[in-house]
Amino acid sequence: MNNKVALITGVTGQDGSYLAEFLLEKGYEVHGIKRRASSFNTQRVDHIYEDPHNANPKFKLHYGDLTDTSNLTRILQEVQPDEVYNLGAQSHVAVSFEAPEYTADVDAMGTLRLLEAIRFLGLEKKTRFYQASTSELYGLVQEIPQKETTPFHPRSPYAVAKMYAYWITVNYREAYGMYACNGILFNHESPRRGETFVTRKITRGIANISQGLEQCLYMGNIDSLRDWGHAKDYVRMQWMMLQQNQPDDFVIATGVQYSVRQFIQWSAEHLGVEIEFTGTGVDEIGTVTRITGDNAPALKVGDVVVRIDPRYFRPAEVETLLGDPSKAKAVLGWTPEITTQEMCAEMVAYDLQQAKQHALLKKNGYDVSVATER
Ligand code: NDP
Ligand code: GDR
Repeated sequence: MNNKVALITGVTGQDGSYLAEFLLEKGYEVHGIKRRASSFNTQRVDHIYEDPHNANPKFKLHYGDLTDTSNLTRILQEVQPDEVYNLGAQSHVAVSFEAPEYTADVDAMGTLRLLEAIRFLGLEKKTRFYQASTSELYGLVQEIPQKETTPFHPRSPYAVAKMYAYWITVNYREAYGMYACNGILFNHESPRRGETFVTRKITRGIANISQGLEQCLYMGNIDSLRDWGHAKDYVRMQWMMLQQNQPDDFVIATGVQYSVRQFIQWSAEHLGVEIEFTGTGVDEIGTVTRITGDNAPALKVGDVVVRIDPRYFRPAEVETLLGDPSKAKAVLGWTPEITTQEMCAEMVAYDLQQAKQHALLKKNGYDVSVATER
């Protein structure tokens, strides 16, 4: 019987939802912080939500925000967690160039607020702390592959804010003896990935195009190289990091990298569609060269389904990321179980099912609009 209590910030996000499921399966009582929004924002955790009218629900949500110190302090005091997972963030790199100050407030100061609230409440010896650090810290990479000792060179307001969060976590560990860890996670995806991150934009876009719901995928820098894992594998690791005798920081990655262009081609192949890229720079296009099977009724050979839109270029780009997870493998015995290709197939299958449902509704006269990035 596990009597542990966990608090997750960012529980309504991709990782938060998988982590909440994982901890509930382990018998934890799980508390999550959700933001007030003008419409429902709990879709990713609705399936594990328990009616609060039941006796002793194991999963509870609290309204809160990482910009609000008194709110965080009150929730921590009420919950008295054994483990805090700080996953909440303005997590979109491109958006951080448009909202740099807000990103710093949430991602950097929000981390400090949580750590300081733990200390202020005298919980620093009880509560273990996980910080969602990121491969974006490496930015302009100094070493290939990147490991725990590779120097940082952040390339966006998001990464700079996360760099503060990384070091304040180390500092509270060194200064106050807190059990506080950084997971330096490389990109991880899933069918629950936000629709504007590149993998999901691709799998969803290609699926929609195959059913005639969209015409073309407009992309930014498709030469970009990333080390993509599956979020389910990565949340297991977040928990493992808090179960050790000593707190430490770990790189979590697959150790393999692919280009965005390659991810587009895989996604199409899962639908029986081959795409060939021609041209260079902003004039590069992706054209359908072969179709097999019946998963793409709206497409024909010769259709141009990928174009470049400079709107998606970033003021400073992180061109290449490749992680070395040797330390996590050696110390924690962690290895990813799902390959990038398997993850891509799972995402395409999910988005195809969604697209087919929309197409069916549309065909039967229902007014269906499919949201895309504006
Ligand atoms: P998501 O964007 O899917 O989720 C972010 C979560 O943070 C959401 O629940 C969001 O709420 C919440 N949030 C945003 N702003 C605030 C705020 N002001 N106060 C409280 N909560 C807030 O991110 P992921 O699940 O993909 O990532 C989890 C964490 O890991 C993030 O910190 C991210 O930066 C980091 N990370 C992610 C990687 C990845 O590849 N996925 C890799 C490395 C690090 P709402 O649902 O209301 O928007
Ligand atoms: P990233 O993820 O910036 O690595 O941050 P994202 O999926 O947004 O971009 C990956 C790469 O793809 C290129 N790209 C595009 N990106 C988006 N979003 N949209 C496009 O149209 C597009 N075209 C090309 C990008 O330029 C980039 O090089 C993610 C987030 O989850 C962070 O929170 C996390 O810290 C890091 O991963 C690790």
